[in-house]
Amino acid sequence: MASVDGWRPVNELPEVAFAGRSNVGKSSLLNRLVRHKAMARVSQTPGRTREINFFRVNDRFVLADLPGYGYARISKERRAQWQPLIEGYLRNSPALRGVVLLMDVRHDPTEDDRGMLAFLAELEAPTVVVLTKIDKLRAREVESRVAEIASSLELEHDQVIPFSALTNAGRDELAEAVVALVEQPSWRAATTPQPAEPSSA
Ligand SMILES: Nc1nc2c(ncn2[C@@H]2O[C@H](COP(=O)(O)OP(=O)(O)OP(=O)(O)O)[C@@H](O)[C@H]2O)c(=O)[nH]1
Ligand SMILES: [Mg+2]
Repeated sequence: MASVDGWRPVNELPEVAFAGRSNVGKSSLLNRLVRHKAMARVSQTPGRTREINFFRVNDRFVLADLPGYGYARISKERRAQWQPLIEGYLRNSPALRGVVLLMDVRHDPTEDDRGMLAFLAELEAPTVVVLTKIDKLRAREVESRVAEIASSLELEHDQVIPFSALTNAGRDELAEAVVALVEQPSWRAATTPQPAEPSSA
């Protein structure tokens, strides 16, 4: 899906979206999650993914790889092009069950990260935060860093999953969290009228 009013695949399966800054490791994490080396394209050049890519997994659910936001070297114009795409998608996807928001464990959350978290809170979308690239820290630093970031975002420690695509640490916990999102009914059902289910007759 390349633009907010553009084509997107028809999908009635539960969908979970993966968001985060450019280069944070979204595509690498998706590949670990589904145990494929190259399902999602991992880029050497940050900001390469410009569209939303959808992956149907075992005909059970769909994972959406969102374009990265907030990379410093990306021009304001391009950012202005992507923000409506990401926000429009999050607002208007009836099958969406939740969002996994990735942040680099080494960096403090940026304004863009906080903006995204606030936007998801406003939508009331179930959100899981994953802290990526924990292999870049010493093992004994990880715990305190996770606690620090969780508290700065006003999240409970257990709402945050430490992860490494290099070592696969955190993969099973992430998979459990994604399955939990997939298996719950849409949070939107309670607040907004949903399109009628197609009749099975
Ligand atoms: N050490 C380490 N490197 C990682 C990890 N995850 C991703 N990387 C590296 O970080 C770079 C970006 O990874 P991607 O998975 O393409 O990141 P992305 O968020 O999909 O990037 P965009 O699509 O540009 O938004 C690549 O060079 C990856 O190899 C990790 O857990 N540990
Ligand atoms: Mg990517």
